[in-house]
Amino acid sequence: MVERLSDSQVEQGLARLADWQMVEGRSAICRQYRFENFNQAFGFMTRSALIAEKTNHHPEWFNVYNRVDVTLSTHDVGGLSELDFKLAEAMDKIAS
Ligand code: H2B
Repeated sequence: MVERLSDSQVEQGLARLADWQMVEGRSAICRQYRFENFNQAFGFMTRSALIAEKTNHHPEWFNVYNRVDVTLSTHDVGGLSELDFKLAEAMDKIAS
């Protein structure tokens, strides 16, 4: 069973993710990715989707052309869990 992280655990998690921040008014983290074109953005989304399915943990995201805005939160616990930080790290690796 996945557990909701404490505020200090969230702080520690965010300290390791340079480009992510808290969503205002919500227990969720977000990052905006920018790519060269739609092909690269969609490739990133496709690879991320495969990981999301494998781990059964899914992003909230919004894509326009080369831009992908991602929000991560664990709906089952009503906040952030280690699954969000693992997925954020995996998405950063895919994008890099
Ligand atoms: N994704 C995210 N981000 N949070 C969840 O709590 C979650 C999920 N729960 N993907 C999973 C699916 C759950 O709803 C299903 C039933 O396993």
